[in-house]
Amino acid sequence: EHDATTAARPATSAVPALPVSGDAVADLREAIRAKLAFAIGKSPETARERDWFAATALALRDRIVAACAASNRTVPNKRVYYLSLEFLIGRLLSDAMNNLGLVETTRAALKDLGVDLGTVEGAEPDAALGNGGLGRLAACFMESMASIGLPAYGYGIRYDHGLFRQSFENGWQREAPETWLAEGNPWEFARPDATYTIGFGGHVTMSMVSEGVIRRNWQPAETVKAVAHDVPVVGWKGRTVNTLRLWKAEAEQPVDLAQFNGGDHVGAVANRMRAEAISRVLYPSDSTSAGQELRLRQEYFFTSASLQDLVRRHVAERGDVRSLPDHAAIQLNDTHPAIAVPELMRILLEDHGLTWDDAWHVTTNTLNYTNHTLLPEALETWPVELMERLLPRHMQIIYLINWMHLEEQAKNGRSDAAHLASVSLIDESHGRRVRMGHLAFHGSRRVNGVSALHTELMRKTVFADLHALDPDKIVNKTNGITFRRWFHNANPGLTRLAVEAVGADVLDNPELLKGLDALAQDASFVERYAAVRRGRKEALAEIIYDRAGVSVDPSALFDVQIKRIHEYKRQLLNVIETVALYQAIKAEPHKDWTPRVKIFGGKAAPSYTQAKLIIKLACDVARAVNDDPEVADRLKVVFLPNYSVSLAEAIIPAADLSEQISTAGMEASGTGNMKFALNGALTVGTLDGANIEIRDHVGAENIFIFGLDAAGVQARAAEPHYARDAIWNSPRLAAALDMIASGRFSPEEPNRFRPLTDDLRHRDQYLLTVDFDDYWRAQREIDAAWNDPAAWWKRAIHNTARMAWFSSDRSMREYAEEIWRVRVA
Ligand code: B1H
Repeated sequence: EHDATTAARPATSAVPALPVSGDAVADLREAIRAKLAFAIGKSPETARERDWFAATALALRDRIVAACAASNRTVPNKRVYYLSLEFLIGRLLSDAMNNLGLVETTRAALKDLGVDLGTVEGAEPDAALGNGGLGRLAACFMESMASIGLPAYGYGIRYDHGLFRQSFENGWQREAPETWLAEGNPWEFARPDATYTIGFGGHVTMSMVSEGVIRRNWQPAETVKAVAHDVPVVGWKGRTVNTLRLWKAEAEQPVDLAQFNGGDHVGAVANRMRAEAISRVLYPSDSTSAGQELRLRQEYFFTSASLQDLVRRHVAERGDVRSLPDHAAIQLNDTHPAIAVPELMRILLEDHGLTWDDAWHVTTNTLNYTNHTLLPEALETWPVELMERLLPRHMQIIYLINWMHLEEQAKNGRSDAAHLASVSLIDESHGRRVRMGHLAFHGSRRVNGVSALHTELMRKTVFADLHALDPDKIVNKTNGITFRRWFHNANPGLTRLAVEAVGADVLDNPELLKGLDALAQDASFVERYAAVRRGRKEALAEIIYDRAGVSVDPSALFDVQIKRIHEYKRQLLNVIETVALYQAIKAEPHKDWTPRVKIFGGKAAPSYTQAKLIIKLACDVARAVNDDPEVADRLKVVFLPNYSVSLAEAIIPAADLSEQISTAGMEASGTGNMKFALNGALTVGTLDGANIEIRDHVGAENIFIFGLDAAGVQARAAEPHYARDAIWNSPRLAAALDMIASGRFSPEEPNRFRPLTDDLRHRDQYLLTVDFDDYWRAQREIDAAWNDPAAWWKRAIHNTARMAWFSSDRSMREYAEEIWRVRVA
């Protein structure tokens, strides 16, 4: 059963009532009918929703392929290759229809067939090939590159099982495998002709090619096949169609016949299972390195296949591999594909016979690296022993790169041990481990952070010494979001309003949203803006009732925190503020409290005990608060299960308040923050990641900022007993913590939440206690602001009007110009 989230979407397109030609409708209707009959093998009478979805997707795919043939007629001068272990795509049907300008045509065609478009959209499973922001960013970038006409390939893994499905059992998170491919994927093309061999293990041979020249060759002990599966990515107005190429792992030998004939039927396929395990499951951790052998296999598998593919294409088109940097720019999405540095060197040295210097020149002028986090637990390092066993040739190459790198230091008079230890690609302090961040940094032409603050912190902290060696290497590229998905498709009502107000060109050029600023004073515009919002809140209220069994009043303030559950993101701060508010309401039940609905959504990594306990606390607090008649409708708390891209599309347009409350310096950027502000939610946030740039754009009077900034956090964290002092100085915080610790929310297990409260009292690594009082102050200021609707809507409209810069089209243009050096039309 898939989530019928889109059933709640308004049945209108953002594109202003374009005349839908009868011919176009009839053509598409017949195309869908034919797909249903001949590709799916169903009749309209026996077709299920899922069959109609597949038939519709296949009919639209034909149109995309036609546009694709047009955009591939000439070889582009330079292509971008985006290597990412994650692409959190979500559903593709509404994206495809909207970008082809076929929303209303499709709706009418299906209506002729007696089928509702919203229902068909709801039958598409989410492609959840990612964990959170990093994977969703890759998906937004793919869509934007196609929309601005940048020739690009995305490269990743075609996981059989994407991010796990989350359910709650008495408020505890339970994980189940997700099966998005169970009924096939109508968007993809299997390309068995694009298959590469990927090696693992074995040894390295040496041969003398001429006097004193030794050639090394890797002889892997084990090989696996990587088979391409292509998903077309169609850009805005069908202008460009790019390809997302996902690799599936297959065994060279599907079955060992000798073993089978000997009676060992399971053993006969063991090798196949081992090979296919590589593309079986997405690792479900966000912001922590898994550190397991299978993960390293995944990383090398998709990196090697992608590099072999793009080098082959380049040589076929241009003849000489040495010109690769002129015609290809490779972007490494975090360190997950960092093995590209020695792998590209290996390909150039072994397969193309380049000298070391030439190979190094090509490598370091083609690769670029994006860093997404400075959290120590997320920085990947691999034990040298594991690398030597799995990738012996790569380990040799890494040693050589490192040796030359450290020699260079000595030449420049920097041979002090502390400096060498800090810039070395090998960390010798925790056993010997390869630092993948250092490797990616050293092997790249440009390295970027994802917000102004994060880039500045890269220069000052983790990469400070490497940065000093090459001060122009680190650049900032603030993240963005695709407006087609997060505005046009997720919020067609608001988009239509914008089109009516400032003209249809706003769909092509979001800068025109600025025109809404002047309308923030216009009573009739404000009324229509609020009406759109009201509709979306009613729809979300229905989803909340269906999925969480809680009835909420759509006129209450919808206060939303949706994102992965992580201590640094401080969902716990939000829950504790909820408890303090509950206590305040109980203490003064007759005061006119501003009605609020606290909405949470997000998954915890299955092994992240503390995060799972935070979910349980939120659910237990929700139960107590929602059941308390004295609180009535003034406070409701909901945790929506199985947060996903399509659920986000339903929640964000209905949010009044966006919670972006990470400890300053810890959230590299955030991108949910941008989606909310664009759709008119006000932000309560810390001076962290892109929140700072959002404030700069929307204006300080249109955002609620609280808490310590990054420098303040650093200073306070160095003080002893900061948590004890903060709790001592805040009776409100102390009372909320006491209530949680007392077992008030878990009478059946009074000590259940002691791991959370004890941690706050004794450690509080994320300075939640320190920021609590200012967070409370900001929240009460928000209560007051909500009670002046005219002023509130004015602020909301200013948010929508001023967010154009956060379009991922802008991000992609900046990458194109300053990192990839490729011209965009
Ligand atoms: C982000 C990750 C991440 N940063 C390790 N780092 C992973 C790290 O599976 N792993 O091992 C998976 C993901 N994800 C996020 O990237 C940042 O936390 C956000 O602040 C940022 O907006 C997003 C996109 O840049």
